[in-house]
Amino acid sequence: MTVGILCYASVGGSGIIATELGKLLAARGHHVHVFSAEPPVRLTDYQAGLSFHRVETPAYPLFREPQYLLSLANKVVEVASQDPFDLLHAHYAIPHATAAYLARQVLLANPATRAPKVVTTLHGTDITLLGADPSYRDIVAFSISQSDGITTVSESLKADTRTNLGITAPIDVIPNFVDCQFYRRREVPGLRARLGLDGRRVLIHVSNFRPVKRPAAVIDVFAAVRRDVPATLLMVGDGPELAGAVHRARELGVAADVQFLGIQEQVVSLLSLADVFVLTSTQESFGLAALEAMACGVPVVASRVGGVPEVVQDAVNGFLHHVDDLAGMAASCRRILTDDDLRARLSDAARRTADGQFCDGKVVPEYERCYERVLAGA
Ligand code: GMT
Repeated sequence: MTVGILCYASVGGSGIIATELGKLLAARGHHVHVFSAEPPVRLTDYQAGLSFHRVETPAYPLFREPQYLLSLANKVVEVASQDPFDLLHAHYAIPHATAAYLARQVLLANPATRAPKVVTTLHGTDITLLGADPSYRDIVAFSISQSDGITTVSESLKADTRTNLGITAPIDVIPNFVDCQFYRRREVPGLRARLGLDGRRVLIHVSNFRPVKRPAAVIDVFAAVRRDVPATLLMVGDGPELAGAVHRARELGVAADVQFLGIQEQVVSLLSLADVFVLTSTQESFGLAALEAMACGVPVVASRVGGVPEVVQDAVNGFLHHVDDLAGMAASCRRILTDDDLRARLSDAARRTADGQFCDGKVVPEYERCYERVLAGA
């Protein structure tokens, strides 16, 4: 199949899944074109069958803002004239579902070109935060319902899509995935010592530090743990809440034991040092960062929100708590860090969960089957 993938390139789960899917589809013999404003973070090496198209948004004095939606749809139409698409796959509804719809309408109107089918994958905040906002709602709901196939990354997000946007069309739940060969525990010799972690337990948090992730709450959890356990917290990522998290660490007197490592493209070496992954989000349709940690054998302590319980099973591969129960999260971290048997049991279960349900080899064929159904008009 010739597939066009429309996605955000910035650090974020939807862009990561879109890019990894593109690479794996190309490896399975499909022709894949990835469209984004900049090269996606995980698209680094040349790969046969995979090309990247940068969406330029030329400035003009009359425009107060870049015209990304128009440029993206136009770019898709332009590329389609060279390599006609069987299918466009929009990741994150705003505005990718709309751009895919628009591009398809343009191609449909031209008898010399083939009109592609459209699949939209909903990732989370496109539905739970932005999609329901009256500023976007009607167009987002329309664009999604015009797609030939709709997928969500969890059952929870499917329910939110029905409730928030009133979408009644069939929705397939296709969970997020990891490359299980790549995401596995493998400690880089000497790294633990270089980070000053010898003899210490290690907590880790990885995110884009947006308000929904509540990184300052991760610091609160850590400060409570740190009172009893010699431990270090690795904070990986960057975003608008970083300054608040740094401030909170100073305020609680734990700054010396928190390392803010900024954006790291490869987190396996860091996850491989960790004993527990902390996720205090107020909303999380899936929690890809938690899954990446679990694949590296790191148990997760998280808020019981959205699709997180579909990934993290309480007392099996981590612990779940009410979003406001930071003391409970700290108590669970303390248990994991101080009970070697429990930690080993949860760690094995975390890896088994990733292996059993969320490996690329299992999930990517689900997308292929979805494409085939859509192309067959089923
Ligand atoms: O978490 C974010 O704010 C980024 C966002 C994205 O689209 O990049 O993440 C959402 O999609 C990820 C991939 O499907 C999910 O793993 C995240 O849970 C989801 N984030 C939220 O629902 C807050």
